[in-house]
Amino acid sequence: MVRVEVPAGSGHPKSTHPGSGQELGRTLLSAWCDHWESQRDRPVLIDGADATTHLNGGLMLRATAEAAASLAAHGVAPGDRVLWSCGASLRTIGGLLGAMRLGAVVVPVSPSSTRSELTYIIGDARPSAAMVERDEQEEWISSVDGEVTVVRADGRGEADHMDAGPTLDRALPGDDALIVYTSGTTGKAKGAVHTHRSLLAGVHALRLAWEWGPEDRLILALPLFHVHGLCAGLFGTLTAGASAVVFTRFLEDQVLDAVPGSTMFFGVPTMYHRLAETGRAGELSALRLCVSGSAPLAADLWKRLNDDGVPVLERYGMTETLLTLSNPLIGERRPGSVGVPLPGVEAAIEGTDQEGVGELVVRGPSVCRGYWDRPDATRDMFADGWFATGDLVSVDADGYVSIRGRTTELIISGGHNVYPAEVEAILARHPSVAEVAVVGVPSAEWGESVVAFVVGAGGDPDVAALRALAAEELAPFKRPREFNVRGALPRNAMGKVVRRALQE
Ligand code: MLC
Ligand code: AMP
Repeated sequence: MVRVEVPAGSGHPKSTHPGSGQELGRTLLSAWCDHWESQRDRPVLIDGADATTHLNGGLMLRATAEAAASLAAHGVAPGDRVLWSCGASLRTIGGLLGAMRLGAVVVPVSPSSTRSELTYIIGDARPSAAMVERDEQEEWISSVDGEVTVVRADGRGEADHMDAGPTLDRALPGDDALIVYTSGTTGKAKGAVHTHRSLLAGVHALRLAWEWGPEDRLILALPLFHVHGLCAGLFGTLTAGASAVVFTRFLEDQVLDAVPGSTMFFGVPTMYHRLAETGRAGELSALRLCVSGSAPLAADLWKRLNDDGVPVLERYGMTETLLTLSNPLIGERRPGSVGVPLPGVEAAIEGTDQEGVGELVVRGPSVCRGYWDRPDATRDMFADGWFATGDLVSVDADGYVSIRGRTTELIISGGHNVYPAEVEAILARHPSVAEVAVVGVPSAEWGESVVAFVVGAGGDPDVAALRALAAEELAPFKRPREFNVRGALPRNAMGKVVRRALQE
């Protein structure tokens, strides 16, 4: 297939390739620990709800070492998977980082995962321990697999009983560090496996492109079970030797109140929409950098914020690749475009049509090593080291890339991916349903909202029962907001449901 290269990122610093020079001798963990050692008294993570509470470098070293010791006392060994199903807080982050310092492989999942979602991931990832916050999750996990040790979310509590803590920070660059689950068209989630090396490469590219340094303070109100909040937000902060104000939930007034003293904010478009609605968005102009990603930032929202003095920088990424394209820090930030390749990233377009639109493929050191336990899927998706993103893009003459569509059905609501096939498979199980199609309909706030079209089996479908089924089986962001009853679904000559007709 013809592959058209996207020109290497003009506008980003070119000289330093991620993984080159000084960085080669460092691992992700040594970068973090060196910063904490040299900043023992300086705040690293600040509690967004109570700014007087923080972890300085000394406390980061201690909290993470204690969490690692606790996990080791529970029998967790390097290479073991540790499920982490928590909201973002100083406590829970200590547990997550402690697991990484022990050499365990962290599997982050939404704290609002349902029983069946957790059951699937436990069966696939086979963790030896789980860190949770909700009592019901503890019960579910124990009933699904009694071998999984469930520990407190901060991972602490056992260290006092130990004579000596475990050996820390021994993970090598090629060792697995993180498995992040991401759904596919089949609706079965696959775990993208990132190594310490791919995570370091991912954050190093952002440090260079966005000139992220120790003086920066990030307002971090993203969930930490996606790569946006975890790998860009948290790991970026720690690797740059910077600091972050951490919020468990995104509340627009709290985020705006954290602007004084901060320098950066990362958000999904739904967050920017809500910030703009407060009438206070202009306060963000005191930050040196506001970044949007994970879903398309509407050009009119970009303009509204820009008119308020907030020139949002849009970038693009994926669970499998981390962040790969970005508008430049210095130079034109083009509305409707996700920018140019980040340092170290190669991007190309395959199978272009007469308008120059084709599938984006990317290659580089931040791309994950493959899917957990899925050699076939890994082979399909990573041909010659090029990862097929499934996003249809075009490129301007000066190298700026724009997302034009998807090769597969995908709804992005509030920055969360929702795969129609997963939702359809669950609703179709109900006896009152003959056929079902799930589509995304445009929403100014959410980007897209999940809507179901249902054909009854021998009578009307039982919508109340379908809502209850969705609530039982699907995390909140995947549940249909509306159910529309139809006599039949629109189909094309091939018998395929015409989703566009339903969206109109
Ligand atoms: C969800 N809700 C909706 C809805 N979607 N209601 C109407 N229409 C919709 N489309 C409901 C939920 O079911 C829930 O209901 C309530 O709203 C809260 O859901 P939520 O999604 O948690 O929303 P909220 O708490 O309001 O927070 C909004 C948000 C959040 C934007 C802060 O969705 C969020 O943090 N999104 C970020 C996702 C993210 O990090 N993506 C990165 C992916 S990584 P109820 O009844 O339960 O209250 C990636 C790679 C990359 O993509 O490039 O970054
Ligand atoms: P995920 O699989 O959750 O990592 O989501 C990755 C997907 O989010 C990409 O394949 C894109 O479809 C989408 N995405 C990420 N950033 C952007 C962006 N800036 N604009 C449009 N879509 C985006």
